[in-house]
Amino acid sequence: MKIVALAGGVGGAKLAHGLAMALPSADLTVVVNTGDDFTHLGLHICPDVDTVCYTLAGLANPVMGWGLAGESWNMLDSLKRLGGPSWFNMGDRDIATHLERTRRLELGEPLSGITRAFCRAWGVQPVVLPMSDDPVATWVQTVAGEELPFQEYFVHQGCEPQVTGFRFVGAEAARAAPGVVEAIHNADAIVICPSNPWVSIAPILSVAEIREEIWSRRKAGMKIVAVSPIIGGKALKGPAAKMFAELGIQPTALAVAEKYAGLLSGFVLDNVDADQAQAVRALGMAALATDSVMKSDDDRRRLAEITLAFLDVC
Ligand code: FO1
Repeated sequence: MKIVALAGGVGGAKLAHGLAMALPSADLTVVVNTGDDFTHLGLHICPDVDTVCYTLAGLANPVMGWGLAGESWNMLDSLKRLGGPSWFNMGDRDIATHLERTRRLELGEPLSGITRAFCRAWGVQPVVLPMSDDPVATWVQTVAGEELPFQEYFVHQGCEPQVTGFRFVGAEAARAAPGVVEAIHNADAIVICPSNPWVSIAPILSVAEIREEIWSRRKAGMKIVAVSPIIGGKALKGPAAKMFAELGIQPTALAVAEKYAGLLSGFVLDNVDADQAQAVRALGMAALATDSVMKSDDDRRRLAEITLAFLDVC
């Protein structure tokens, strides 16, 4: 069964890893959010692409979920001493990724080609595609009337500002990266990973060619299942629940299903939210309650297998 997974952030990377363990490599394509990307210290940084690739390669920092395991922080310590901007924690090994990506981009290589080369080097089997080779930058609008670049909001200001909305700058002109539309067209199903709907999945859907191909395949009967990133009213990691609340929406698994309503054939929520399954079904999609917390690789694989089996009944 050919699967396209849409992913961003740590939760998304974990389920993508589970799908990579549950499927033959040739049957999985992961389309990754690039709205978090930014230039920092002169380096082009792609946090969600790196988080997915590091996780699929088994190289990710197991505690943080992002960055590399076994890191040293000598560059950052020296930068701090010089009074440089040390708020974005790049480890010494992680910096090689940013240096080499920036070098290749400056030579004119597309992000998708660089990602393919890096996946080969890291031994990542499934195809990992950035959503676009064109710049699409998530800006966060706040109650203070500001617009913050994503990493400024997420890391530098620790997701503190109250959000009122988001803009994906560049989305109108952005083309889907090579291979993305084809993978969606040839897929038997799409899995929307437990990523932040507002700033990980929405940027992917903001690319018209991707959104249109997904809707067209959905109308032709392709199944689309999402796994809830909200469990018991909270996000396991990141600001998804806080964003729902600040946008005036009670942060529940049901609210996530409602945000994707129309697109989904099925929705996987956690056992703690099983009481919402009926309301999710009333939205016109199948609903499955299961243990959706991924603490181990086995949990990741199990949730992926349950999600894939659910595709057969939704
Ligand atoms: N997230 C943080 O909360 N603090 C950091 O210092 C940080 C550094 C970092 C470095 C490389 C990288 O690939 C990701 C990094 N992240 C960090 C995560 C990043 O902010 C992602 O955008 C989030 O995971 C949301 O997708």
